[in-house]
Amino acid sequence: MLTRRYQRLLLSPGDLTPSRPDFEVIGAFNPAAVRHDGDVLLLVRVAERPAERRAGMIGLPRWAPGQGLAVDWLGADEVELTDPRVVRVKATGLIRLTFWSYLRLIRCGDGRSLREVTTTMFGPEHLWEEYGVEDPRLTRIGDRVYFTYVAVSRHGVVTALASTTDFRTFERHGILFCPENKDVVLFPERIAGAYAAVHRPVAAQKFSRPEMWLARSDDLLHWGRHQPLLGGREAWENERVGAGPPPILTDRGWVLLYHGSRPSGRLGVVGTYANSALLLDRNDPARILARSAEALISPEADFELQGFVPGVVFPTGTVETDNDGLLIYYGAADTGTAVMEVSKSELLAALG
Ligand code: MAN
Repeated sequence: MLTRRYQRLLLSPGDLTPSRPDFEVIGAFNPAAVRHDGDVLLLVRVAERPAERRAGMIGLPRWAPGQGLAVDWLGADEVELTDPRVVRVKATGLIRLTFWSYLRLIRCGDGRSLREVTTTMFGPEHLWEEYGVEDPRLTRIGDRVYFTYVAVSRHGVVTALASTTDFRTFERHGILFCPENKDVVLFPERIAGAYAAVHRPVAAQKFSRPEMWLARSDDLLHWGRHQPLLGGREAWENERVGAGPPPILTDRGWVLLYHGSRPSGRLGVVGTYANSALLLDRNDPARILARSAEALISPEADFELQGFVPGVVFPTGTVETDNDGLLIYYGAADTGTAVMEVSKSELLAALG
């Protein structure tokens, strides 16, 4: 386990006002992070559900083109609860989320505390984003800051790209990876002439372990030259793996933090999410130079062990500090946003 030199819960659902008075905020988590004009900025995923309770019914939110936020009220007997996040509609066999998500800009000053919850929002604008936009990862490339994000809709779970220079206006670049693919992180520079990304396709036919893949692109929009990177093989990562924050360049190569989950073994209970790291070749990140088979960060603090989805530590952003420090921003229990500071040399040493 990595030593946590510093740790703090930065943001809880109660710190935010809902986007509409008839909704309630249930999560402010999975933050992207970047240093910008001397401030640490986070793009936090905010999850909301209808505040109203109707006896024997469940309200499923959805963003509708030309209409905005809408709620589909279904009878409790028309759906099956899968886990706290998901229901299956019996008539269609299709799943829906019990909340919708959008992104909110948060200022953190030196990165260790909450400075301002801004009014800047990035929300659904297309049908393929109707159940929300989630889990951004920010990467500065040249003079723009890019972020990948997950978009969820009746068409499935995709990863799309947007960018900004000022964190006031955002340009959308469309879908990069079709269903089902999430946990996409961009490397901050061209490597051997091409941009590179780690992505996480989900296979319907289980020939493989859960895997992360690497892809290359000449323009950040068209991705090809796909290669498998790593399949989760240890017990703590045998259900899912996925990239955490964008890779960090060190003198030994790229360090990629990633999450893994194990099945809980209990129906309707999500398994524990822990994290480890890979060291990737600086000039060919498809080559793994070292890895830790053990989880390096696992749920420990109360706010990681308890919440909407208990037992989840989900890092999605980092900022480097002086004195060998790395601030890791993460979602805690799909409820709050927290930061921990670890030592970069301790992290590298853990990779062997
Ligand atoms: C999983 C979880 C949820 C997320 C959906 C869709 O169920 O990660 O938080 O909303 O996938 O991406």
